[in-house]
Amino acid sequence: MEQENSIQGSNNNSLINSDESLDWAKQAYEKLKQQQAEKKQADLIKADKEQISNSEDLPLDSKDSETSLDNIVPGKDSNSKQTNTPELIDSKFSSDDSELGDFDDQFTWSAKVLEAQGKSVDNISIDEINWLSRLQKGLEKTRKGFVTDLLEKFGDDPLTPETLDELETLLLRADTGVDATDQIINALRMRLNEEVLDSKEGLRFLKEQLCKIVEKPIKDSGKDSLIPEKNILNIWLLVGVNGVGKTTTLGKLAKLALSSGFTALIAAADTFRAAAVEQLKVWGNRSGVSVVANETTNADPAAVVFDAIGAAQSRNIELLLVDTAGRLQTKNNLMEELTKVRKIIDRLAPEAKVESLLVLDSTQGQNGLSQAMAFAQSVNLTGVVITKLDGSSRGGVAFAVASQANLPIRFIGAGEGIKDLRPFNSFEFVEALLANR
Ligand SMILES: Nc1nc2c(ncn2[C@@H]2O[C@H](COP(=O)(O)OP(=O)(O)O)[C@@H](O)[C@H]2O)c(=O)[nH]1
Ligand SMILES: [Mg+2]
Repeated sequence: MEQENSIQGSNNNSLINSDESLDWAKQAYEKLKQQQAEKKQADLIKADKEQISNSEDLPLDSKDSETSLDNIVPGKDSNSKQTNTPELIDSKFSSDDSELGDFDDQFTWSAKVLEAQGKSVDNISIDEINWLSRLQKGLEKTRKGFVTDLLEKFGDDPLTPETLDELETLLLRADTGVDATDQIINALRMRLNEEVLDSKEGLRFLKEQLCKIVEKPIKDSGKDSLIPEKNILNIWLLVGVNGVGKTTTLGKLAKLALSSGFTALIAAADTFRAAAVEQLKVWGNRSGVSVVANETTNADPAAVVFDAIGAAQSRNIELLLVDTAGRLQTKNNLMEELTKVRKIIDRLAPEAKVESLLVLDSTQGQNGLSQAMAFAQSVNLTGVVITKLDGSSRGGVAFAVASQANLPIRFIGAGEGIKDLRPFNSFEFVEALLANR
């Protein structure tokens, strides 16, 4: 993505009220309404057809011995793509069946964010709009303590060194972290030394700096977004302490993968809690992805992964999602367990594209960040998923993750629903965080 361009494109916050932007939003709304009607029609026809040919749904072959393979037949046709599939991430990671809401401020704001990224009216989806609305609403708490205050401070006056001091406090309070905060404040200070900055330009520049911080690890990784490679085994390990949202994220990822046309399988390698496997099966059911599990209590997680890789290889699975246990990182054996899992993967599937994703609960803010370091050692972390951005007042932690751990944020979650997870998009995140409506 042309980040510079998109930042430039976002230049003017008042765009949302401009006639041009409103026109764009109106057109987009009409298109989406039409798209929705067409899809409903197509679904009706499909449902009719399915009723006729429903006698033989084909389950995956299940000849595995030690593992139970819950053959959950996908409830939805994974190929049911939207009429218009937006480019890049979204065409590969889009989900279906969404309802278009009202044509209101929220819609126009979301449309504006899409427009600012250079998307065409013909190339957006209801999902994107709805997600942006959810994200923007979800970040309200962070925005309240942080941005709303900040925007008031900016007012219509030019920025002063005092404004910067206050901005610094606000950034730190939103858990942006010392490094990221320093970087932003220093950049602003340098600009201020060169010229007078009015609040509008100050805000634009701040957005640019924030984007830059979260973009850096993404650029360093060489991958704009995390998408499984086609026709090869990708293994994504989800790690993190208890309760951060690993299992939930995995369920949502399974759904995203399937609706984007990938074949997927889930490995229930959290064998520590008895309920964990059950919870995962529920998610498997919701997403329509099979779960490889071992019913024996305290089964060896590495053995589950061993079985799952075997199953994935024999079925030409493209994405194997591995759920892991999450006792505190002070418990050494968890780290050993993860190291062992990692070794099994490297031995059994040396060609697989492996990602170790740390799941971080944004409500915990920076406290969660020290975990990153502990996990990084045992599994060679490659990215982060930030969850619970709905209801967190510490959304600024995204910047701390990027600047302190230098890890790319790959997905963000803002809700408990299956669709409340999307690939991370720095431009959208920053716009949602600093939205002033
Ligand atoms: N509000 C909200 N709750 C979430 C989100 N992700 C997960 N949760 C909830 O957090 C709790 C713990 O999630 P779980 O996936 O079991 O965490 P795990 O222990 O890391 O596997 C559950 O009640 C989830 O519904 C999110 O993005 N937003
Ligand atoms: Mg779990």
